[in-house]
Amino acid sequence: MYKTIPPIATSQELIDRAFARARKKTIQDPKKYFRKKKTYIARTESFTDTLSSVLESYIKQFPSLDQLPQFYQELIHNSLNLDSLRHSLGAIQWAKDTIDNIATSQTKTLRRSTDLQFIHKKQREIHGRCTSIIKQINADFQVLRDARDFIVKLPDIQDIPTIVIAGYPNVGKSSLLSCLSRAKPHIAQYPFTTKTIQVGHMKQRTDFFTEQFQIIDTPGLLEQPDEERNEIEQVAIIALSNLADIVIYLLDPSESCGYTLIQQQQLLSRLKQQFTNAEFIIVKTKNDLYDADEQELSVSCITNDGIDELRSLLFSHYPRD
Ligand SMILES: Nc1nc2c(ncn2[C@@H]2O[C@H](COP(=O)(O)OP(=O)(O)OP(=O)(O)O)[C@@H](O)[C@H]2O)c(=O)[nH]1
Ligand SMILES: [Mg+2]
Repeated sequence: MYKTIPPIATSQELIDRAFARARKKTIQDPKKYFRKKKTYIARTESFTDTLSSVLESYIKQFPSLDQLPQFYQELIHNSLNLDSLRHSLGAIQWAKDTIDNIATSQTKTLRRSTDLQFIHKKQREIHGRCTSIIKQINADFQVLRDARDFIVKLPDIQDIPTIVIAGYPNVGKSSLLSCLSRAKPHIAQYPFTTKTIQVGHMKQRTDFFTEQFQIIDTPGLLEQPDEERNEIEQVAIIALSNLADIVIYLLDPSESCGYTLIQQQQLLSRLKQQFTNAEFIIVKTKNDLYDADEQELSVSCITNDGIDELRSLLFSHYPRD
């Protein structure tokens, strides 16, 4: 997802790159004076051009956040400080414009002069001014780098029928994703193992088509209003509100997750009221740990009991026209 944003350099890396490129420039001329003058000018232009074009590529290739799908916008908004990102993009634009102005006005001065010593002095002055501008925006590069690292790791979400697995922490949501799909999410014995969205797929071939669900595993949710939810819980809310056609609400009747069945059912009522557009399918899990009622749908991700039945039930809800 948006993996084309270029890696963002530090100020020092960018300055080194611009000097290294400039040093490679040599203009040939039979006359020593012209050779020197033209080389000074070419190197100065190469130096400012490198800085300017790199800054421009950062600004242009950064995705315009308000054009991203709503789901990504909300995820980004949840984790990044957008005001500071906008401010840093503005600072980088300012640096580019200032370097462009220096380049235009100062190279004219270099061309007009016939004094090689003056040209050399001017060149060093231009290097000094541009270097100090680039150093001034080092913190802005860091803001962009953090944002880029977050954006390139965003999950690839497709526009296909989607099941979101939700429930209390530690009830076995990631285990269920790994039972239903080939995804290999991190599974562990403690709550809040899952901190971001994890995606898997589930396919069924019919006579004419392949029906495919996207299955989304989410971080655990506690029974509380959205205003009190932390950044990790908000990720689950964002997935439920933007992606879910079907919600598998996972209950752990064994309570080995560390939360009571009553707490889990209270959260279910809250989510059903909040996400009225999605269809809720309630699944009891960890049936290897308690005596499950034969009549009810229950599964175990340890023994795989009930998984095929759950898969069939889900496909019976596949949206078909
Ligand atoms: N006995 C038994 N243990 C299970 C089953 N499913 C999951 N577990 C265990 O429950 C613990 C939590 O499993 P996860 O899949 O990480 O739970 P989660 O809901 O994704 O947890 P968070 O990401 O922290 O919200 C792990 O120790 C799993 O091995 C099951 O069907 N039976
Ligand atoms: Mg998990």
